[in-house]
Amino acid sequence: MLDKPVSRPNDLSAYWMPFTANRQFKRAPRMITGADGMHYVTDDGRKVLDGIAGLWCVNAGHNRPKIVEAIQTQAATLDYAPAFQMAHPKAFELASRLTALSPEGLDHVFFTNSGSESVETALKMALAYHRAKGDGGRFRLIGRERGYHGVNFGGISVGGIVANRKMFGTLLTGVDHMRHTHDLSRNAFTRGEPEHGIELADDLLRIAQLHDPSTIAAVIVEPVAGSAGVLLPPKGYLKRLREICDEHGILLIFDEVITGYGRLGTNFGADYFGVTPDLMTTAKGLTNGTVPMGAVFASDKIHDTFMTGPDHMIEFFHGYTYSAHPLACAAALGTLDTYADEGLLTRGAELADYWADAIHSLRDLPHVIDTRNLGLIGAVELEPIAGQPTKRAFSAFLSAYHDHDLLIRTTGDIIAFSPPLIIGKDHIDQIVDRMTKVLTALD
Ligand code: PXG
Repeated sequence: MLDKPVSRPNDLSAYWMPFTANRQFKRAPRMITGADGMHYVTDDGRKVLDGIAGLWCVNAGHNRPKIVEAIQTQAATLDYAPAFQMAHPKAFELASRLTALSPEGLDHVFFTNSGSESVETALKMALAYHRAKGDGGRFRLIGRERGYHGVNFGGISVGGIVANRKMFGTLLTGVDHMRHTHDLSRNAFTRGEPEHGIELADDLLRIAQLHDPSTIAAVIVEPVAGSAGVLLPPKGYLKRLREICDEHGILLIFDEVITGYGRLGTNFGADYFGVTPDLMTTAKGLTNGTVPMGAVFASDKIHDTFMTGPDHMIEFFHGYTYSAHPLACAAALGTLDTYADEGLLTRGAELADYWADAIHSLRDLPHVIDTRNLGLIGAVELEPIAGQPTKRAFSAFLSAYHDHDLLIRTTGDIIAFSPPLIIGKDHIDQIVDRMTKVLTALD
């Protein structure tokens, strides 16, 4: 048997894995070698149902032909074009396609390579916008407890996940945080948007009054917080944030890295909630997870404020070598075609009721202290094991993957579901069936 080929690399030490329990992983690797549609294929030949669209990004399902072909053709036609002072046609085509999908008024697109870079870009745009219009005293950025805005310094500064912040020094100055909106004492087991908590939006007013509103540049929130464990905005909360921002000249940034591109059954979360931000950060579903890419949408008001001064001058000193990379643009165009052909951006709305029933059918299983849903997002929150937070949910993750061929995602003691938007009712039933087995057997 010695010369039998093995697909598993025989030395796992060189790769320092991101957001991973490296030592645990390397003792018992979970290795994916292929994918198709709703499934991953593992190195031990199993088909694993993808309950989280990769990491909330493979919205059209895996290995979709139009996207594959677009990437292959592009790689053989134009591999790279300089991003500064030069361009290629697909960048403009993609920006126009995107602004046709985005909420009215968000008509300009700045390309990045990830959600984290989209966030940095939006924060810098907000600061530079106020300064460009002579209001440079607006330098404060407001985020929210339990917010996730990627891992770069701006993003972790406005972010509110303690573990992501505490090791990294002083972060950005001039940042404050609103309270988060998660309140199981009032909202546990709610179907859809929670009833209670609109008044938490007034925390922005409190912070604005503390610092004086004229010092605040922008507030950034996820319409639905994903990474911190699917925290839903109470009814009316986002509208109220918009009102407060308007009253005080504060820009509103929606971080739509998870909610963008159909996750809630609408193009963007802004459409779902009927609230239009001034800046909107996206990534993930933009290319169906195939080639790294992010896009920041900006209002005319913001964009046009930069377009002054001598016209040979650079207006915004920001950008990346790989902004609007040709392969990413091709992948995104193939993705948008796939979404359009199959009606995927609104499919979540058609399935939302069935999905909600499925998620809430798990409510009476052992250790479950909440089930919640919105669009094609679901979460099951577990009672933590005393003194060992995260352990129970991580055990559920391992059992789902190893014993029940189901990929889920956990954060803290919360299990998140965000399946590809091509999911069928049969797959939803499979998720329920497998999760029932996982939770029933959990210590
Ligand atoms: N903003 C939001 C709202 C996100 O959800 C980022 C920014 C950063 O994106 P990049 O592309 O830089 O990773 C994210 C990323 C999870 C999970 O399991 C969520 C994310 C990434 C990985 C895992 O919830 N969100």
